[in-house]
This record gives sequence, structure tokens and C-alpha cells, in this order.
Amino acid sequence: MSSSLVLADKVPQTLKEKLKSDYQLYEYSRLSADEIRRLAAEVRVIVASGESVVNAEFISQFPQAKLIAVFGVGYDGIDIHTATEKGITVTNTPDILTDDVADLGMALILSVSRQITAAEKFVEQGRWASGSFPLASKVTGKRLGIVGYGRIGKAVARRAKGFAMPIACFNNSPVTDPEVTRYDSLITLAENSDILVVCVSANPETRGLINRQVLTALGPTGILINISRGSVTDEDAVVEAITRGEIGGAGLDVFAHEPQVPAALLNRPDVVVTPHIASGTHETRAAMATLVADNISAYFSGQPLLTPVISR
Ligand code: 8YV
Repeated sequence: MSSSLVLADKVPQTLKEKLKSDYQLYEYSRLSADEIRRLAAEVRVIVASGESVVNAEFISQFPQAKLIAVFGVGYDGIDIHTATEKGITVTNTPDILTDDVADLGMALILSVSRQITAAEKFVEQGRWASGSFPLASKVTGKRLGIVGYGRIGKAVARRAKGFAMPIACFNNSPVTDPEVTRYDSLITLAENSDILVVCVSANPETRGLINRQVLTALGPTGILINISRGSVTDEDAVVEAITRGEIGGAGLDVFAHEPQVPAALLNRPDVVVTPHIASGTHETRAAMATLVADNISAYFSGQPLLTPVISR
């Protein structure tokens, strides 16, 4: 059996080198149409990132593929239906990035509420000498609403408890933590939150979940934090809510059309934007790379895969 891999997207150089040393690795973006046709009989594994689009058309080019190994926990870009139909298993990198993503969630909560980036600009632009920086909004004790109480949502809750935040959530399955209130309605959650943090996984059901009504319910002092995927929010509605002052602020690590960020969200004291960096630490990216390589190695040696995606 051949041990050829096709790389659908960017992954860290260290992972690329490891895969190159162990297997025949082809980078999709460098392949000609002829080469893709020639590799059809050879490629067993598709390696993708959390942002990759591996749709039915892409998958159909590699009919011998049996594994799609995703470097990331989110696999919304992978056509799971087609993969399942074709007997392809999908693996992702859960758990090991949970802490980093939750840490960034807290960083955004603090940064937006305390206007850290605007305060830094204030100092850098030499404005301090002419007056004090405007007062910001307190974090400790604020009501936190968590949309999606999975691994990442729970990790955010653990951190928020250290800030004495009353915690509520919107989640499909029951929540056992007696300190966390679960609402059946996302609108009710938003109405009862000072800060709404989006941790839910992206899929067709959660597309556009954070819509105009939810933002209206969050209200003019409410803060929206998104560490999930841009597709979970109606980005136009977020832009409108921010520019009209219908919500109090936003901390956004993910966007609908990355790397494009709506201009209206830039250079505002009430908005902090980051370039999809939630799992972007040396430690976590190295652990993710190891897990991807281990899943691929398990596949080629006929061992059980470490982290197959389970429909959640
Ligand atoms: C990475 C991610 O940014 O895990 C995810 O779903 O979005 C990420 O951690 C991505 O996979 C790296 O390209």
C-alpha cells in the first residue's frame, strides 16, 4: 500500500517536515491538474487545517483516501457527510487546545471590558499627558453567558469562576454543574448576560446563531466574544449592532471571510480583533502537530485512530 499524503492547506513547518520524512507528502496548492489525476490512485490521507475547505469536489479527487487528519478541533470545512459516505474517517485535535482557546476568551473579555488595546494606543500616541483615559467596564462579578457548554465552554466557565462571574449557558445537553444555569432560549441567555461568549462548534445548525435578535437581547452594554467560528455569527448583524451602539463591545478572534475583517470593526475602542490565534501558542501547536502525526501513523499501522471525530 502506498503511503502518500496530500496536504490541503497550511500546517506548521515542523509537522510538514515530520510528514515529509515519514511519508510521500504532496502539497495540493503545488500540484498541476495532471499530477492530481496521477495521484488519485495513490493518496491515502488528506491533511487539513481547522480552516481548510475539504468539500465533496476535493474529496472526489482522491478516491483511495481513507483518512482526513485535521490540524484543529473545528472541522466545519470538512464535508463529513461525503467523507462518511466514502468510508473516510476524520480525525481532529480536541482537548489539547481547550486551555489556550479558553485563555484567549478570557483575554478578550478583559481586553474589551477594560479597553486594554485602546489604552495602549492612548499611551503610545502620547495622549496621556493631556488627560486621563476614559473609565472602562468592570469584569469581576459580571454575568457571563456561554453559548455551547462543551469542552471549551466549560474551560471558560472554570476561569470565569475566578472572576466571581455568575455563569449561565445555552447548550443542547443538560449541564450538571449546579453553579451554571442552563437556559432553553438563547435570547433569554443573552438578556441575562453582560458578556456573551461563543464557544459552540460550527456546523449547519449553528450557522448564523448569533443573529440580530440575540444581539438586541444582549443590549447596549453587553459584550460579545467569539472564539468559535465566524460562521456562527451573522457578521453583518454584528457590524450593525456595534456601529449603532446596540451592543457595548466585541472581542472577535474569528470572522466570516478570514483573513478579511470588516473595516467597520477596526480601530474602535470597543472592539478587539485578533487573527484567529486562539490555539496559537508554541506548546499547543506542537501538541496538535504530534497528535496529527500520531493519528496518521496509527492509520498506516492499522492501529485504532486516537481522536476520530464523533458527531457531536
Ligand atoms: C487553528 C482552529 O487555528 O482548532 C481549530 O478549530 O481553528 C485552530 O486551532 C487551525 O486549525 C490552524 O490552522
